[in-house]
Amino acid sequence: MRAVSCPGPHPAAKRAASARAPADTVRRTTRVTLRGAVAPNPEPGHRRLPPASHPETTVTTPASPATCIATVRTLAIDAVQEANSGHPGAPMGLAPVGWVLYSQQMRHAPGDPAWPDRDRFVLSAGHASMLQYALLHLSGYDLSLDDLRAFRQWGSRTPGHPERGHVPGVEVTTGPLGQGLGNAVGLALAEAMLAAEFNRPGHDVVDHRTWVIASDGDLMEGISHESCALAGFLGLGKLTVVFDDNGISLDGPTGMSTGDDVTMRFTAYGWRVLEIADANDVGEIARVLDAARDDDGRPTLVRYRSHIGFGAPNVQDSNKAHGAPLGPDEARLAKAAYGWPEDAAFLVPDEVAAWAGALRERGAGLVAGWDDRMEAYAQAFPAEARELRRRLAGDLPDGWQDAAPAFADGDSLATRVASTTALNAFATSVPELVGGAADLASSTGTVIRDGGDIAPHAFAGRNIHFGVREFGMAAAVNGMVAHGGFRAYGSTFMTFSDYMKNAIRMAALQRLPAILVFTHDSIAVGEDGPTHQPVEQLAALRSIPGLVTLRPADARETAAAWRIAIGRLEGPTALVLTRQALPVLPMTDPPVDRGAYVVAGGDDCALVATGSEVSLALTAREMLAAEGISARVISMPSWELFGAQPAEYRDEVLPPAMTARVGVEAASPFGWERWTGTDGRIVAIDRFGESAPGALVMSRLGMTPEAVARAAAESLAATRAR
Ligand SMILES: Cc1ncc(C[n+]2csc(CCOP(=O)(O)OP(=O)(O)O)c2C)c(N)n1
Ligand SMILES: [Mg+2]
Repeated sequence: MRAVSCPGPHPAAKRAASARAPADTVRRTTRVTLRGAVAPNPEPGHRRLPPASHPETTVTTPASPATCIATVRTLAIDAVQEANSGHPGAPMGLAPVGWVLYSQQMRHAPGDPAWPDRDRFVLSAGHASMLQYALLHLSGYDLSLDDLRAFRQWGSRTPGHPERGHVPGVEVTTGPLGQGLGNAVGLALAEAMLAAEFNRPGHDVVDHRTWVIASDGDLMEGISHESCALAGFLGLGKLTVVFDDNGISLDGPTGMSTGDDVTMRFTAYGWRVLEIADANDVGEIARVLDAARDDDGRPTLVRYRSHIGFGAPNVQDSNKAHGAPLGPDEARLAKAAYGWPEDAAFLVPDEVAAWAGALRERGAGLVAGWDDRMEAYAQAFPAEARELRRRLAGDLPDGWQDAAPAFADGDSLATRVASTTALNAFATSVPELVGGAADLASSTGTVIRDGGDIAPHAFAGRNIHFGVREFGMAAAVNGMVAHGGFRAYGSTFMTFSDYMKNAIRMAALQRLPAILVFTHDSIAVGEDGPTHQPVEQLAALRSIPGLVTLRPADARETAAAWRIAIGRLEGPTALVLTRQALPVLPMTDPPVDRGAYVVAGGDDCALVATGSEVSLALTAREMLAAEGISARVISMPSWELFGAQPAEYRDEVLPPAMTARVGVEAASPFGWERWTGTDGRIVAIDRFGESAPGALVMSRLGMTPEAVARAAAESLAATRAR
């Protein structure tokens, strides 16, 4: 182990950048010796991993590390072969560090995978999923050899990329490169914040680490810059990223597209950078990871100089090992190189299988130790202990909803302003509510007053300054929510939701109850112009399965929307809020949870609107009344929630016979036909906005009561023509 200043690019990358050597030359020059240590242990007897400076994580079993590592490698080879699909190369290269992590370094409990104080592990390079599945199986998690045989098959517990909630021991779903890193920053931040809030001198009841394996692709992705810069700035010292520095990515050597000096890059972020020069030397791996565990207030990047496809003579160190089965011949050659029976498949030698029991036992001991610590904590700090247990269980405090704010009739305020009031009201009764903005907190109004700021090495607080890093923010929020103990939110302008899009999608895919606050929600933003005026973003958010999007029409709906967002534990919620003031509507307790409701009655036609356009529809209703047309106005803050109501309720609000309808929304008309039907009309925005005062942009682009009244008359005429 040594701290490195500038080890420079991986040899494979360097060669490719300079000489473009043919693949076979590259292979020949980089072939590594298969150490004697990789042969299976010939003699039974107890072997011990190299002593660690943390004896509680060292266990003894009959198998040598080399045998265990060969088992991981061959399981990955066999599962990918069996599925005829997958990524064998990375697991083959990473097996030694994976094994040292799971068997020695990580404090985890395979028999109790939800143990709150476990170390978190994120395989950011999710394509290497077979590495994690093999390790979970061998470590005694509830994942059988048959599960591994069913890799990537329909209904199996071993999907192509690790999925949270699907596989025990998988903390977050990974696969979109870079995002696992972003999640890990959130996991580590959550640990630091929870520790700052609950630990007391002599009582470290929150004390765990976050480990990541990230690949070249992870580090190339833009989000890695956002997330790692933030982690370095804050000083998340219990975060360790093992960088699979193999010089190869999907299309070939990384030198085709990347020449970053990774060491200088991470040093500049404020990280400590270490190196493991020999990826097969378990002693070196253990020593470097031991060093990484000594928290010096900086996150640690470990450059792990691995060889993709290690041991497969014709594909090692080439992108051929990345994403295709080795094929039977090459698989045999690799097994021969490991000293493994060439024709064996899914072989787990008995002495390797014995690790599962040993690791489960060790895990049970760790959990028992924590239980004892919690007991002592509860004796000394009973209220804190109760609160910590509640937070870790994910239960909201009794009566938290009573904190809802009230708004006065006749008031007029932007929903973003009402949101600040609601957030702060609920923040008093929901201490786990924490979050921040991507450098827009003063605009999005998401500061918790007197909540305290998260700052470098200072994690007692509720307001997180994510910086201008929208994607990194959303991924961190996902990580915090996945960690447990927090209801976390992130905020920015609605138009920049696109920057966060895949993280919102990942929150929905994992059913993580993240809260996204988007303000400046339409062309009514005004002078900032079309770059800042969202148009198509609402449709995009509504198209994400499992995301609930709420666009409240006034202050009271906004308070209800926050209540829904905080109370919704089964998936993410987006709040879409105005910059401009809106009148407070008459209904004091609007049924926002039903998705839509009648604001003002009428029998001839329906004006269905969301957000700021509800007030506009109410004005149109008066104009129509003057012409003898009775229009009902429906506020529809959430398509998803309304769509989920029983048919009777939906029909009561929007009667099927009432086919004269107008949808009104200052956004793309995309999808509105669902509510307006064949004879309906849609008053919406089908172009980009303009830089001018907001009210003028609204009227010039046709968002006026007159336009709505006209559309209603047209729709009525269409229905009568039938
Ligand atoms: C955001 C994103 N873009 C693209 C991909 C497709 N993809 C999967 S792995 C990979 C790159 C592989 O290189 P590396 O990360 O170095 O992994 P290795 O080949 O070394 O295992 C790509 C482009 C992805 N999974 N996520
Ligand atoms: Mg790579």
